[in-house]
Amino acid sequence: MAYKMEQTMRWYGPSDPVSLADIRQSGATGIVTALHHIPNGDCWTKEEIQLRKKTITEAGLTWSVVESVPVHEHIKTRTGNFEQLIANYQQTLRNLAAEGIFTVCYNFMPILDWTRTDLSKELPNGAKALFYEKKAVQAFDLFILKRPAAFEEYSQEEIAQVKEYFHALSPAKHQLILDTILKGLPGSEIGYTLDEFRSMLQTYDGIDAPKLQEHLRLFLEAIIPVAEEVGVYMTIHPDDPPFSLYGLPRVVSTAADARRIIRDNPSPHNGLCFCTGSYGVRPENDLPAMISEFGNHIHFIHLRSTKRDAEGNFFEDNHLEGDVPMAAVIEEILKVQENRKKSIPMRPDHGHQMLDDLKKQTNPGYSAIGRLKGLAEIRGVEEGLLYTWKK
Ligand code: DNO
Repeated sequence: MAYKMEQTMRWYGPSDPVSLADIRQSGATGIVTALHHIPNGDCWTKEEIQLRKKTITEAGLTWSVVESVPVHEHIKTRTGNFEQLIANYQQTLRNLAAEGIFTVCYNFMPILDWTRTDLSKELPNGAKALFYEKKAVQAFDLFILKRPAAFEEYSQEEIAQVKEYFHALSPAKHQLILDTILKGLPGSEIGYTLDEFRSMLQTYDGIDAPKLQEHLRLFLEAIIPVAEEVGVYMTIHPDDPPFSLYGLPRVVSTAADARRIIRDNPSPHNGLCFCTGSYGVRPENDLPAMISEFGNHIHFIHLRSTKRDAEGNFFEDNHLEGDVPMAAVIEEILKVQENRKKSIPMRPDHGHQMLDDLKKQTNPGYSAIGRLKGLAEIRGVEEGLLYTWKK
């Protein structure tokens, strides 16, 4: 018996321009969604969960994964009412389990969720992709945010180059960088003004990577026993991009990070969301080897590919191109599934804005056609691998 990955798609809820009916046509059977309207930190009630589940079920689909139950900043910094917030989180897990939803994704990135600097970078073929430009982030850090410590962290040569880049920016590009970084991308629950962002940064004074690791460990120490009790599998999403930004610590970026998280709390309920596009930005992250090593803890998979350049920029490439060895990744996943005798939910992560979607307003990265293309290609690789296994 060969296990195929469970095909899922992310849906942002009733206001998503990509409907459940659209998703159903893609061939995906599972939905990945969250109750984005509930303020970060509040408990998700059974009624709200039931309502969302009903909408999904009536469309002929299954609510497979929650992405995400967001972790409040006070939990990450262990300040304010963090104990109450952890209790709310535990209750949310109980309520989800009571409704038969057993896979939960979350992240532990301080302040910002995923970060890009351009959400519609035109590719040579006319489609548009998400792009991360290192100099744009550095220019924001040094000359817009004016973070004092940044001037010590970068080399003099870097500062001079970024200065030149910054002064050559058109007002429109300046605004684009500002908005793109501060407003937050779909799924990041919060956007900031520049001043708000500055004061948020101060809440991390004195919190370095070892301290944030400890906060994550303590969060899991409180959450995982509840997850075990009610049968929920927690999956931590890696940092995107997988390195520090604005002097903030990031602690889920490498194989060593994943190893530490599992070593500190080896319960199978303490799992990973294996996002190839996030881990894949660091060349030393050997993705197939990581899947093989952490296989028993991988309960959710995001498949996409990024392409790095020598300057430290990256863009989101076609799912089967770029730096992620997608066929090798899928082969390792199939082996893990075979060992565990089960399918793991997978979603094609992001996609190019292309064809008719170029005329539509969609959530950046989450237009229908680009993701459909990604899903179809991934499905093809999986089918081909299973065919050669059978022979
Ligand atoms: C971006 C997403 C992230 C992810 C969160 C998980 O497309 O992968 O926003 O949902 O980091 O908590």
